Amino acid sequence: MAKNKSVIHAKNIVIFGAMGAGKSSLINLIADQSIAKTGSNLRRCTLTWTKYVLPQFFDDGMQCNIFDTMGIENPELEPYEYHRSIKNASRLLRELDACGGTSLLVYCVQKGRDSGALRSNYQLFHEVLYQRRVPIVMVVTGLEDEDVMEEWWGRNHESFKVSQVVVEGHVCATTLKDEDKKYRESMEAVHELIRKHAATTPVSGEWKQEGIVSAFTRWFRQPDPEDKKLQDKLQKDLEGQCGMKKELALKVAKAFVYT
Ligand SMILES: Nc1nc2c(ncn2[C@@H]2O[C@H](COP(=O)(O)OP(=O)(O)OP(=O)(O)O)[C@@H](O)[C@H]2O)c(=O)[nH]1
Ligand SMILES: [Mg+2]
Repeated sequence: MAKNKSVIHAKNIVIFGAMGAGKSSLINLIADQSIAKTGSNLRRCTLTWTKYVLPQFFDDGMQCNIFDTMGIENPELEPYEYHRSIKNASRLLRELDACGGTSLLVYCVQKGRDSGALRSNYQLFHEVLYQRRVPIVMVVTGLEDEDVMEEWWGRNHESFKVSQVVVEGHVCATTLKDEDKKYRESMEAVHELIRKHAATTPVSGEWKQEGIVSAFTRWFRQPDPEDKKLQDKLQKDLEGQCGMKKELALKVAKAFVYT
């Protein structure tokens, strides 16, 4: 029987991971063209995101919308960042729902980078925002120097388990185009990963705004007005009584109150 390609709906895929992990490069690898801007910037992450509508590159006509997100480096956000993050996350989930729901979470991790936020980004997307209801896979980037990229997983996957980061599938990859053979291999493996793991029935967040707010409140260290008062007082004392410079006093007071 002939397949009617027009009835196949798009899969919505959310890419997340630490700043500079290679998320945008991964999107370019998936699309095999430069559609997402790469290169690290130093903006603080408040869950801003960009949607890319990809062409039908799968044989079965499957089309993907990829959502490039900015993760959280450190859950201790300033109050304005905290509000902005909640707003951005709820806009993201609403947009995903409007496009038919989420099919797959892709956790992008770069080889050899400090994994301080490894667990927290996983928690935020997989456990808090999606309540473990969406399939999750991992793509490790930066593996062009490995003779056999997949062997990296054998040597390193235990550290993910230790951090309680569990995924249903993975690909060891490079997004560098000048590594022609490995680039092609990576692209095919990531396509296969998406095809294999993207949920047939997308999950729509029956999320209400309060749901997101309360989930965030539990997850983030909530800004406490008392902490802020204490920080301000300490900063003043350090400046006044100890003659410390303003910037340094602020740093010390912050470190003292928030650690
Ligand atoms: N060697 C190597 N470098 C990579 C690879 N993937 C990405 N990079 C580099 O890592 C840097 C960050 O890549 P991006 O794709 O911008 O990372 P990102 O996660 O989108 O960054 P933000 O959006 O700032 O969070 C860039 O300089 C990329 O060229 C890879 O597979 N190998
Ligand atoms: Mg990016």
